[in-house]
Amino acid sequence: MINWETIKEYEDIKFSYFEGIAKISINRPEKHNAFRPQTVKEMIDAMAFCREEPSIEVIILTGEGGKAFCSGGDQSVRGHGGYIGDDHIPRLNVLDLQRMIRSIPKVVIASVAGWAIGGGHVLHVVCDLTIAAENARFGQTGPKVGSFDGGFGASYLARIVGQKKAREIWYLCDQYNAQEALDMGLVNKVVPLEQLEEVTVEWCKKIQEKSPLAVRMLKSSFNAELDGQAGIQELAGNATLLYYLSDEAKEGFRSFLEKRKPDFKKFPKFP
Ligand code: S0N
Repeated sequence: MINWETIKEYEDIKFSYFEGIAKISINRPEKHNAFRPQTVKEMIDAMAFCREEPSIEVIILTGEGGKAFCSGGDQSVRGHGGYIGDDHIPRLNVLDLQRMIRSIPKVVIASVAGWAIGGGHVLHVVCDLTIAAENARFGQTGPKVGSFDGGFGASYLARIVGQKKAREIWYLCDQYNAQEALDMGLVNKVVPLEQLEEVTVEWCKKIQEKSPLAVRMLKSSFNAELDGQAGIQELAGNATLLYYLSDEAKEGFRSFLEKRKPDFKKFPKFP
């Protein structure tokens, strides 16, 4: 039994902490954890907290209730141009959340029990890793309900499962069980439902033992290949971070402050 401690109270999500692990859990089980703009806003807030908080090393994304990870956008609040919240403005703010999951320099693990459907399926796709319970079911519904995700939901999915399979998933809107998802490389591991949280935490612990900078560099390296200029910016930002830690970089700004010429000659040149 893992003793999760609440980090912050929200309306639509649970946000909790255990030994360096943050858990963001969609808490709308009566709707199979479909998200409305408020849900996504809260997830974005929690992700931003995870980014800034040094004690948080790994993040788990999941859903409450054991029957659904997330069933995508809440169709009951879908309006003209997006999903409508209390401010009456149509939004597709889940796209912002997708980018945050990809760019946060910490590993995000999707822990999937039950349905991961539509925009909920894309959420697990953009996570670094996915651990599925045996009851997990995966699929896209866009062309059935009048929507599509032509961003990560199409292109990154195709990188994971291949072009033919990704097109099948979107064009047919079929559902795939956990074993089928494992066979197509869509998830990393399948476990019995009652072991899902325990195994997810075990994977977090294994990652937490590794060099955080190495993991950070790897995440941005994997992203750079697909994410174009934004991906290269992330990787380059991490390279700059590492360079800032060096005596060579420090010589640059110190010489400026000391009003002298920088002496870069003393630093090693590598082949
Ligand atoms: C998941 C399904 C297959 C489960 O079927 P099951 O087990 O028969 O349960 P149900 O009785 O259908 O559901 C139980 C209760 O939950 C409600 N519910 C389920 N899903 C949703 C939902 N997405 N929105 C609102 N309510 C939902 C049911 O209504 C039911 O409640 P009661 O008992 O009160 O009737 C099945 O539930 C299913 O197919 N669900 C819908 C899946 C779906 O189509 N999701 C939306 C897909 N689209 C997106 O997610 C778009 C995401 C997005 O924002 C986006 C992002 C980027 C670019 C574009 C878009 C875009 O908008 O397209």
